[in-house]
Amino acid sequence: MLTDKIVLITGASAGIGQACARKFSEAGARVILAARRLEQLEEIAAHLQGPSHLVPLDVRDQRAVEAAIAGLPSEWQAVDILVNNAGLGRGLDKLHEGDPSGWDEMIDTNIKGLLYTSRAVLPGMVERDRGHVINIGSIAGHEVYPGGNVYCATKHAVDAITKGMRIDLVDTPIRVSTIDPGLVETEFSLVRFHGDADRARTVYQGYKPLTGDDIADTAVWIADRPEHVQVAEVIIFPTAQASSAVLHKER
Ligand code: NDP
Ligand code: 8X3
Repeated sequence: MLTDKIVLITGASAGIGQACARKFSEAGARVILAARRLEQLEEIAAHLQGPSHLVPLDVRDQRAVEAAIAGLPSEWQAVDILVNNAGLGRGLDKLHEGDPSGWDEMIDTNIKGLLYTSRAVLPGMVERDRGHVINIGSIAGHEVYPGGNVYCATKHAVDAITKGMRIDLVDTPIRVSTIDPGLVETEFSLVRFHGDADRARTVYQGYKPLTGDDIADTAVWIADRPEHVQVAEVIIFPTAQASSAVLHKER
């Protein structure tokens, strides 16, 4: 059912977005891959089974987002599925010791980038009377954990924006879903800890974390439901995780 659907994935150069590129492509979709690192996108596209179109893009730049969507080649314009995945965490400091430039990065990417991309893509979906937005939120959008302050705030915002979009689009056939994962082993912690690979590695040690593929499988499943079925929200944890605060690690 996803054959020839056009799927736009932001943050497709790594982690969950990269896995979504592969899984949607395997499901027969045509994928538009957007991220800042074009070389990574080219490498990923070279290994896909089906057609892809690459868009070097910083979702924090509203004009660039508008231009990128308006400038899609005609055969790629009718986006059926938007996966709003681009995002990051920066640091795990107490708020009063935190780095405001990291706050800006998180707010500008996780909230404003998602808004800009949705604003650019949704009018076409409304005009065509079809479409599906899948936002990648987080368990951090439901809970707040120590040092999570601003990252959790951005994911709470994604939760509110998802619910708002669903209300705004209720009189259309367009579906709005969110996937809210717990711990997924990607480049996320490497980015959060500014390239400290040892610290990043410890986040995923002592238990079996989720993979990008686990989340991508879920995104494909959500997108492939019959058109009258709107999966609103999927919270997905590793089996060793029960909440943000409760994680069972083997010693
Ligand atoms: P990764 O760091 O592996 O991937 C993040 C992706 O986002 C990269 O492709 C990166 O590409 C892209 N990105 C970051 N900033 C921008 C930007 N300004 N413009 C365009 N693209 C950008 O992390 P994940 O795959 O784990 O993260 C994907 C999403 O999943 C995020 O929204 C994250 O918050 C969420 N999430 C992650 C969890 C986890 O445990 N890993 C759990 C719950 C949610 P590039 O640098 O090339 O621009
Ligand atoms: C990323 C996972 O647990 O660090 O959203 O918030 S977590």
